[in-house]
Parts: sequence; structure tokens; C-alpha cells
Amino acid sequence: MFRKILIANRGEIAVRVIRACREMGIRSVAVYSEADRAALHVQLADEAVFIGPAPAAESYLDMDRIVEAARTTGAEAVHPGYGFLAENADFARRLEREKLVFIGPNADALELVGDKVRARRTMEKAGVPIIPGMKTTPADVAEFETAAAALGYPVIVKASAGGGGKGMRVVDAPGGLAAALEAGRREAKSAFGDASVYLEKYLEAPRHVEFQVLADKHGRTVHLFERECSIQRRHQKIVEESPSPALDPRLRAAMGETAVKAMRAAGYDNAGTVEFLLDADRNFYFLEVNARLQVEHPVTELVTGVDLVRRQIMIAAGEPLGLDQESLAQRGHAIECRIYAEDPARNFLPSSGRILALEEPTGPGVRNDGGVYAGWDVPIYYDPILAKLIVWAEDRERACDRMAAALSDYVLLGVRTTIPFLKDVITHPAFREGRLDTGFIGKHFEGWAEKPPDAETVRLAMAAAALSEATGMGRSGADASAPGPKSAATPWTSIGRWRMGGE
Ligand code: MV4
Repeated sequence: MFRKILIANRGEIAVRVIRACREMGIRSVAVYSEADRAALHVQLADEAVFIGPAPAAESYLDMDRIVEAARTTGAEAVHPGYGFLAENADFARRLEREKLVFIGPNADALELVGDKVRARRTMEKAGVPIIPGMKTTPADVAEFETAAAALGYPVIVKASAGGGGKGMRVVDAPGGLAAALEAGRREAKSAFGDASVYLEKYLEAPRHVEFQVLADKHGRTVHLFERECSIQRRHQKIVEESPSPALDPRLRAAMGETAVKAMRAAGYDNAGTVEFLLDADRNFYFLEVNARLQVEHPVTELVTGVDLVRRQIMIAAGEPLGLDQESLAQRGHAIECRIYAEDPARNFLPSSGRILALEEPTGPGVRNDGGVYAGWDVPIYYDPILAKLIVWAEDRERACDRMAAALSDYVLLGVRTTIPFLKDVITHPAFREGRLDTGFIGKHFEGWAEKPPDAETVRLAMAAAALSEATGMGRSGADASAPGPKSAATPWTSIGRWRMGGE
């Protein structure tokens, strides 16, 4: 087993990996940018190495700085978390050359699944159902026109190097195809440095159901059941759960077997996810492989009891999985809500600033995966996820009740967050009934506005504002060092910073 691991990430996922290291008796090395000098992951790691300026391209994405940090600290392995370098095959290869272990899949598998068109060909050959569509990326518009006519409109333009929605365009009729191809190519080129696009038949309002897989380096591959991830906004997941309310045991078994087959066909090892779209007739289609630990991994951990980060580390160290499919089961129901520093009333505009108060909910079946603390300034440079709230209960209804109560208990002041929006999602009748598809947010939450705060909430906010002025904790940035409160500190002038309700 490794003695020391470097975590090439920040925020809640860096904290999650550090905790796994600590439990396993492995020393942890954090890396941090200028904006993260005081970040939680830096405080919790055994060692921390400064790697550069705030922009990710000059720090968390800079392979040279990360390799150098691993070298100077004597780390033997690197955990990439999610995002940043997590699915970068060049990074995996670079680490290999440097005799460092990448805690993730082998570089060949990473490369294969990163090329969506190549992955589709591999999956089709392996007998995995793929969405009807093209398996090449021609440059000639005429070839696209022929393919689209054969598929029937609507079709969707996708980037071959893509994933996550970038470069995608839905085309309803032949007249829109040329412009969509042009726009898709441009977006793909700028996002991935590769303009290759292809077409698929467009499925209306499918469900997004993904299967967690673990594969060791000795040929054993198992799945840890599914996560339902249909609650998304602009390709950003908001709420995830396991089990999916859409699956029955037969469909679950069929999809699980298919997920294992897909990963075997890709020559995959370590933790990964096979994404499927599920249509209204309950046909499922391979969408893509996410070659990383995912944000929503905790719901799988809570229903299966398997620590996925620990397993990732063991697999990377060459240990056999020691789990068989028959010994794995789903027990109860888990739901995750992502707490973002975004203002849901202002089109999810990122909200930066100082966290003035933080009280995470607790209680039976409540888990917090957080990356922040009260008094810390949320930087503008990175993904605005602050924390994840995950609950477990015996069944879905009780899990919904538990999540609603936990969200109500959540105190996070100083920046706007998605908490009030999440409360309304969890308590929405369609959500309670499990009527979910990828159009859920658009259908039920277009132009969402927060309910006005009740009197108790207003009293609390005023008291907190008064306390903030008295202690000076509320002042951040340039004026934080100025002596004493400058202006008349009435709760009425500062309540805006504390506001928990709407306008
Ligand atoms: C699709 C689709 C419908 N038909 N492909 C969005 C992210 C990317 N990974 C794939 N995505 C989609 N691909 C076909 N042929 C609809 C989506 C999609 C979606 C997928 C999963 C979760 C949320 C989504 C929201 C909008 C569109």
C-alpha cells in the first residue's frame, strides 16, 4: 500500500480523499493555488504544497507543478478527484513516466472512453445498445444530411471529444442542420481543441440513469447499482439518488450486466461510471463512460456500504477487489443535494464572498461532504460547489422527508446558495412521486423565485447581521483590515448580505 498520496484537487472532493487517506494510514499531500491558501483541504492534509496563481490553468491544471509537488514530497500516487486533470490521458501517461501511480483508470481506457465516437464503436461491437446515430465524424455536410434523413428528425449534434453537453445542438428539421453543425464544430474546437462532431437520434426527455462500476487490475469487474441523475440544469446535476425510482429488479439487472460488459470492452480498471439514457418505453442506451470518481458517489456508498475512495486506492495499489457481484446489494435509499454558491433567484449566478456562518445539519442518516468553513472567502475561480448533503433512510419517502428536514436545518450565510431551491425541488409533488426526467427543472422550475422568509427567519437574519457588525466578521476583502464598523450598523443596512429569502 502507498505511504503517501498527493491529491491534485481542491474543495469537498480533496477533503473526501484526505479523509480516506487518514483512515487508511496514508499520509496526504494537498496542493493549493493563491486563492486557496486558507482552504479547508490545505488545513486537513498532512502536508500542503503551493502550486501557483488562482487561475486553474496555472495551478490545478498545471501538470509540471503537480508532478513537482509529488516529487518534492515523496508521494507515490496521485488522486485527481473529479474535474481538472481527472480524465486527462496525457496526465495519466505523464505520471506513469514519472513512476507515479495515477489513482484512476489506465491511460488507454481513459483515451478510448474520452473519444465518444470510438467508444460508440467499441460498445456496439460488444453488444451494448447505443443510441441510433453515426459512428464516424465526417467533414462533409452532405454525409450528415444523409445520416440525419435516415435517422429521422429531431437529431442531436454532439462533439466526439465532448461529454457533459458542450458542443451539443438539437436539430428539429433539415433546414437547421448546417447551422447546428457549424455552431457545434466551433464550440467543440474551442472547448476540446477538436472540432469533430457526429449525429445521434434525439431522445425527448429521457431519464439519466448511471451505473457505478469497480474493476481491479486482475480482471474482476462488478457494478454497484445505479444512480438516478435526471434532476439537472444546463447539464449540471443538482439532485442524485439511489436506487432509481424508474428501475425494477429485472431492468436493473439487465442494465448492470450491460455496464459491466461495457467496462470490460473498454479494458477499464478502477472506479468509473457507465451513463445510460432511458426512454419512456424503458429502452436503455449507452451514453458515455465517466472515467473518474463522480461528485454523486456518496449515494452509492450509502446504499451499498462500500467506500469507493478506499476501493480506488486499493485497486491502484494493485490489490484484488475481493468483492463479488452476488455479495453486493442495495439497502434503503440515499439522496444527495449539491450545495452551490449560486443565486437560484438570479439564474444561478455564482455568488462569491465570505461565509459568515455555517451549521451543517446532523442526525441519523445525514452525511455532509463539505469543503468550506465559516470565515472562509469563496473564490470566484473554480466550480462553485461548496458542499454536498447526503441522506440515507429505509425507503424513498423517508429519505425525501429526511432531506427536506436537513435542508431546513442547514445554515450557510454570507453567500447565496442553492439550498432554498433544493428545498422546493425535494418537496415538489412530481419529485415525491418519482416522476423525473431530464426536463424536470425546465418544466417545473422555470422562473423560480424563493418564497418570502417567515418572521422567525427574518429575526434570525437580523440578529446575525447585528452580531456580524459587532464582531467585524462580516467585512471581507479590502475593508477587512479597516478599524471598527465604519457606518451605522443597523440590521436594516446589512440584511442584504444575510438575506435568506427573496427580494
Ligand atoms: C442526448 C439527449 C437526447 N438524445 N442524446 C446531455 C449531456 C450529455 N452527456 C448527453 N446529453 C444528452 N444527450 C440524445 N441522443 C439528451 C441529453 C440531455 C441530458 C442527458 C442527461 C442528463 C441531462 C440532460 C439534459 C439535457 C439533455
